[in-house]
Amino acid sequence: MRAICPGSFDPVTHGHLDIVTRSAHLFDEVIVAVGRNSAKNYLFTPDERVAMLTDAVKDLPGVSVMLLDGLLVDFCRDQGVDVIVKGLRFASDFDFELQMAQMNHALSGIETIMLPTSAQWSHLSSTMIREIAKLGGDVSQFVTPQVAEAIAAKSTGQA
Ligand code: COD
Repeated sequence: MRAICPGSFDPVTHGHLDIVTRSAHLFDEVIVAVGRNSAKNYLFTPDERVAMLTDAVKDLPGVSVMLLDGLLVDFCRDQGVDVIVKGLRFASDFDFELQMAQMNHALSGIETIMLPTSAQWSHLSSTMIREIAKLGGDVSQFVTPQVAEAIAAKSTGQA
């Protein structure tokens, strides 16, 4: 089966990568899709987010990274995706993800599977990573070295 892990990934964290890795154990193929949530303003461009993810998943067999432009359900139909995989941290994630899962099912019939976050990463969010980095904190335990470098460069205005 072919699964998709869609998200903003602004930037990708070890929490996201944990969900992608576990999905790769469950499915034959996994597409990590870098999409747009119209409620969010992004620090990294879509191309930057794709580049960081491509580096982060390079050693995971069966996992590819693509840009998602437009509706997720249209992308799933075009790419022959069987199932959407999302990660859940807390109740507010569930409320948001449940509504999206029901809407995506109503639009196309596609099913969504939700994986509980690993306890180790349950406190992680891209928003917090951006905030900590902006205020000069060390985020290296939460992201890959390449992401840590990219976010440091953004925070000091070099990129
Ligand atoms: N542990 C486990 N899971 C985590 C963690 C963590 N520490 N952090 C995040 N996650 C999960 C999130 O719960 C989510 O499932 C996934 O990882 C991605 O998270 P984000 O925050 O990077 O991405 P979102 O939620 O902003 O992504 C939203 C989409 C881009 C997927 C969505 O807006 C979308 O599908 N857009 C395309 C347009 C569309 O079809 N819109 C209609 C949707 S009904």
